[in-house]
Amino acid sequence: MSATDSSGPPLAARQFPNRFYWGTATSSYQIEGAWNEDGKGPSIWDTYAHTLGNIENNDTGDVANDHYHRYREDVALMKDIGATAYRFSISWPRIFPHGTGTPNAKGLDFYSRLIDELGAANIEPFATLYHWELPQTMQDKGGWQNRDTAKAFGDYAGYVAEKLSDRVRHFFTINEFRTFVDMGHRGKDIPVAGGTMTISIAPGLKLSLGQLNQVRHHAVLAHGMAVQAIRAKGKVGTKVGPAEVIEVAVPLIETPEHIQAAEMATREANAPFLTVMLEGKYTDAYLNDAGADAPKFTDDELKIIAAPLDFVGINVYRPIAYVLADERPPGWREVPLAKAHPKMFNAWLTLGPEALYWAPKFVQSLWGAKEIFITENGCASDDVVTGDGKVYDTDRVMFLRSYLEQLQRATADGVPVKGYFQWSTMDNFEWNAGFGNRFGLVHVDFKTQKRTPKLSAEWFREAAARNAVV
Ligand code: PNW
Repeated sequence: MSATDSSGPPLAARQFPNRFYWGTATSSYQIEGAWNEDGKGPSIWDTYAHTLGNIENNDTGDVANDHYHRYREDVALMKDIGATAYRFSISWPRIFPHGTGTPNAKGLDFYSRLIDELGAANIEPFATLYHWELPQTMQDKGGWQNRDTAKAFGDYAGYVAEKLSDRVRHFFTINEFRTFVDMGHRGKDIPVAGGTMTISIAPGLKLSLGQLNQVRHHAVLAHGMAVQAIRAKGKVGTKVGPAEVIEVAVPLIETPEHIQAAEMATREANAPFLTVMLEGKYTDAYLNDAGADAPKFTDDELKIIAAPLDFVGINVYRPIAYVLADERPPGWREVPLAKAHPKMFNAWLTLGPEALYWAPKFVQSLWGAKEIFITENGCASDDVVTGDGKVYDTDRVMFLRSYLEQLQRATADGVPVKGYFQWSTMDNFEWNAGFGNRFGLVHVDFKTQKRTPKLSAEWFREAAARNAVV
C-alpha cells in the first residue's frame, strides 16, 4: 500500500470467520398482521393494542406489514440484500389458539410455507418460539404469574420442534425475558442521558416486587421446560438456546481491573435471567437484595432452568452502564451517562458500540459459551423516501459500521460468535411507538405496503458479500 493509497484499512483485517451468518430479524406480531385469520386466537398484544391510548397514534398490529400474505415478496427482499439467515418468531396463538389443547393446522402451515420459501432462497431459518405473544386465554388464567404457563409453553415448544425441526435447525426459546417480564408486569426504568424513563408494555400490569420476581422465575422455568421438550421431540441435532437482551456493563478504561469490574457487574445485572440459566443458581446478591421478595423455587426447578444449551443468543443495543473498578463492595461503580452522551433516534438507545464487543466477550468469559449469536442489534430513525425514491439513512450506516467493528474485534479475539442478526429486516410495528419508529434495512410505506431498501441495506449487502466490515 502506498502512502497516498486512500482505500482504507485492508479488508482482511476486518474479516469475520468463515461461515459467519449474516441475518436479519423480525417478530410475528410486529410484521404479520392477519391477527384473526385462519383460526388464530387473540394474544395479549391484540388486547393491549386494541385498548385506546396504549400505543402511539393508536396503531395496532392488525395488518402491520401484511407479511402473512406477502411473505414471498419479503423473502425475495432478504435474498436481494444478501442475508444468509433469517430470525423470525412463531405466534403461539396461531399454533394453539388458547395456549393449550388442539393445535391449529392452518397456523402451523403458514410457518411451514415460510420455511420452504427460505429454503428455496438459501436462507437459513432461525425460529423464536416466544416474542411476547401470550395467548389471551393464558393471561386470563393468570398469565406468567401462574406456573402452569411455563408448562404450557414447554408443550407448545415441543410440538413446534416435532413439526418443524426437519427444516429448522436452530430454535430460540424466548426473546428478551427482561423486557417482556419487567416492562409488562411492573414497568421498567431505563437510563437515558440526564435521567431515567419508565416504559410499560402488554399486559400492562403493575405487580409488587415479590410478584415480579416470581414472574421472572416462571419465565426462565418456561425456557428450561422448552429446552427439554425440544430435545425430546426435535430431530437429532436440533440446536436450542435463549435470545436474551443482555445487560452489559462496559469498562470505561480497558485495563484488567476495570474489565474485571465490568465483568462482575454484568454477571450481577443478569442474575434473574442469563446468570441463573447458565449457572443453575440465583446469585447471593440477587437473593439477599430481594430479601422477602425473592422468588420461591425448588432445586429441581433450578436444574430445569439450567438445562444444557447449544448456544447463547444475545440482543445487544446499548451498554446498560459504563463502569470503573472500585475498592468498596461490590467492586465496581457505575458512571452516569454524560448529559451530551450521543444517542440514536430513541432516547433509550445510547450510542455505545463497545457493547457489541464486551457482551459476547463476557458471555464467553463468565459462562464458557461454545456458540454465541447476536440475535438483535440495530437502531430506529425517522427515515424518509426522498425525491429520487431512495432512503439515505446515514445514521444507521454509521451505527452498523461502528457496532460491527466491535463485533469483528470480538471474533478476532476468538470469541465464538457464529452469526449476527440485524434488527430489523424492514420497518414494522415497534410496540408502544407504533409505526413511528423505523428500525428496518427496508423502508415500508404502511399505506401502500411498498417496500424500499435503504442505503443501509446496500451497506449490509456489501458487508455480507465480503464477510467483513465495509
Ligand atoms: C427489542 N432497551 O426490544 C425487541 O426484541 C424487538 O421486538 C424490538 O422491536 C427491538 O428491540 C427494538 O426496540 C428492546 O431498552 C426493548 O435496551 C428495549 C431495549 C432493547 C430492546
